[in-house]
Amino acid sequence: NPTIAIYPGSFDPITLGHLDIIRRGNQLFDRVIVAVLSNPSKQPLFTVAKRIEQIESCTADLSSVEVDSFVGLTVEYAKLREAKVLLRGLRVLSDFEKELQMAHTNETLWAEIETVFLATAKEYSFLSSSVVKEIAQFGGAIEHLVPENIAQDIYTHYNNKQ
Ligand code: COD
Repeated sequence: NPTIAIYPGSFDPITLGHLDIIRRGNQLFDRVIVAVLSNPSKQPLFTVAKRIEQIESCTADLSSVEVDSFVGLTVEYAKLREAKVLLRGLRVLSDFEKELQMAHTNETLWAEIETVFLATAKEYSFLSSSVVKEIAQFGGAIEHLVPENIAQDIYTHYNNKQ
């Protein structure tokens, strides 16, 4: 049986740190489904459709990677997709507490799910979507933090707002 992994997240926007996890997950699993959470209670920078398009554009060379969105519980989506692995990235110690809590919660919801953590690449350990947004908002450089076309999308977003 093929091992299918779900990589769930907000990806608002996708960063080079996320992309590194996707690429490494792609080496480990038969299929990686990048699943964008559609969360009605959050005000995102980009719509879910736009985020899917962005992730697809930077994973086009990875044939076993698929991009989708979901609503509700991650484990329910995993069941639906017959995926028994949740892929998550760990950056710093503070991530660990939140991530372990999430993994344990998910396990109570579906005992068969296994969360697999990949340590972040050293050069991206400080990187988050929020950091990218904050820098871009104040006109700083983000080309070293996100794929080039995503940087353009972000600059366009903030320029349109000024
Ligand atoms: N390097 C490596 N990994 C990184 C980096 C980086 N620089 N930046 C982020 N990551 C990792 C994160 O640690 C995370 O594992 C993943 O990439 C996605 O990150 P985000 O920030 O885009 O997404 P999150 O963490 O906000 O996603 C949270 C979920 C959507 C998975 C969560 O809220 C969820 O499962 N919601 C659905 C409701 C549910 O099922 N709840 C029960 C579980 S608690």
